[in-house]
Amino acid sequence: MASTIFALASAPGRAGVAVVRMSGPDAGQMATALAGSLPPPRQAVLRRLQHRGAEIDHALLLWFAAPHSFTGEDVAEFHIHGGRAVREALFAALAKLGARPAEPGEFSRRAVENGKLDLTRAEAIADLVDAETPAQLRQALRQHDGVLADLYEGWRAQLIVALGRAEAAIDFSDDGVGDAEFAAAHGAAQEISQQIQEHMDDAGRGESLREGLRLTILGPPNAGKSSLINALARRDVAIVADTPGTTRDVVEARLDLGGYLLQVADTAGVRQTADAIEAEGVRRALSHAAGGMTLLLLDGSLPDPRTGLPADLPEPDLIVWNKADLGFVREGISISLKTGAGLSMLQSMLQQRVQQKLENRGDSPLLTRPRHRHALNEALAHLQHGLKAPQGQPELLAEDLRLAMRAIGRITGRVDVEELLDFVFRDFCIGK
Ligand SMILES: Nc1nc2c(ncn2[C@@H]2O[C@H](COP(=O)(O)OP(=O)(O)OP(=O)(O)O)[C@@H](O)[C@H]2O)c(=O)[nH]1
Ligand SMILES: [Mg+2]
Repeated sequence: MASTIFALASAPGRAGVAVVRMSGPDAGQMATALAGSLPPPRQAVLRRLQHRGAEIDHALLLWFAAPHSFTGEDVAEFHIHGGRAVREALFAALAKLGARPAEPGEFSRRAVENGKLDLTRAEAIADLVDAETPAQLRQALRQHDGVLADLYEGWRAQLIVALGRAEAAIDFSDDGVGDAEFAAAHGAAQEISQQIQEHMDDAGRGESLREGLRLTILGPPNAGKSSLINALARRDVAIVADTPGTTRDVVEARLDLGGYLLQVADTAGVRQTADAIEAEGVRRALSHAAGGMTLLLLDGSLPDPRTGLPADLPEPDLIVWNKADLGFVREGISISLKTGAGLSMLQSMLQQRVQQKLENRGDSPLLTRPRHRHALNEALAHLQHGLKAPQGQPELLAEDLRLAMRAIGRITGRVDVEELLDFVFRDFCIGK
């Protein structure tokens, strides 16, 4: 039997109100022990909480009877005053009554186990909590609405049907029906694998949107890289000094650029150096630049702005000339971080690039997690293998369809053999 768990659902620290959530078979009895009685489900009531004669708080109590709760179990929610002493007193009382602190994600896990949420919706809850920008919020909300669950469940349902037809082709291999069923199963497998392929062919947009796109500022020492990250972040993130080689560590700032999250990194100036610490900084700069966009910042006032840069420096997504106030003419974007000239143009250009990279161009939902990509890859490999099955061997196609179906089922967490048996059995009876 499941234990009864509790946790602070609101942020830690001092606050006007804190929410403590409790879930499990003993939630009702424990809430009654503290509050005297339970309110009707989903109605907030003000109660005096006490334990063994000691007052805890005046709190709002909400009661959700199983299965109509977030976790599908009995759930009680206490809206208490958000001070440390109140919180600790309630936690101590709950622990004495036999509840235990929840593990990270345990409420959502129970919700999945009790069929209240599929895995993609559970992941959407984590994304909603982490969302920093409007675009992340939109994506997480759509996922929470079930757009990904519907897409993947839809494919799985189609695979179940195709599998049923492949099974029929095995059973009726002696007559013409078998050939027709094989052709139908084969056609469906082809269609689904094409849809999966298109869904995966998204240049990682959904994943980058969720995690934030990376932009690494690279360039020789003193080009103004730290000045640039400070200007973009509108705060003093990195030290600016006229000593070349000031920055050694990778310094990051998170920006909301037109609703998209951009993680900008300032790095050590790239040059040959005998200083071991600076050399380590250069190594980190180059390794951080791999994977993500890069902006090469150069001092346009120098006769040879690229001095010291390695010849094999990866092609940057954007080249920007700094120190325009010192007077020079260069092709491309010129800015002055001293006067601010050109900065807003650079920002809108960055925003455009980010939007291009992350914007969803169609109506279909974007793939949001490597976990999903991995499972889809596996499904696709099985389908492509199955498509090579010769007409006379429907059992080969059937086996691959089954494996593809399982791989997709893992995304939403619904891998149900029962369902398949139901389908196959039902199909057996039709017309026979
Ligand atoms: N005249 C002028 N000076 C600038 C401009 N931008 C930055 N500087 C100066 O250039 C020097 C170096 O700036 P930083 O931002 O520290 O340069 P960096 O690329 O981070 O340098 P490292 O960390 O050493 O690699 C500082 O003295 C800045 O004040 C600019 O647009 N015009
Ligand atoms: Mg610097």
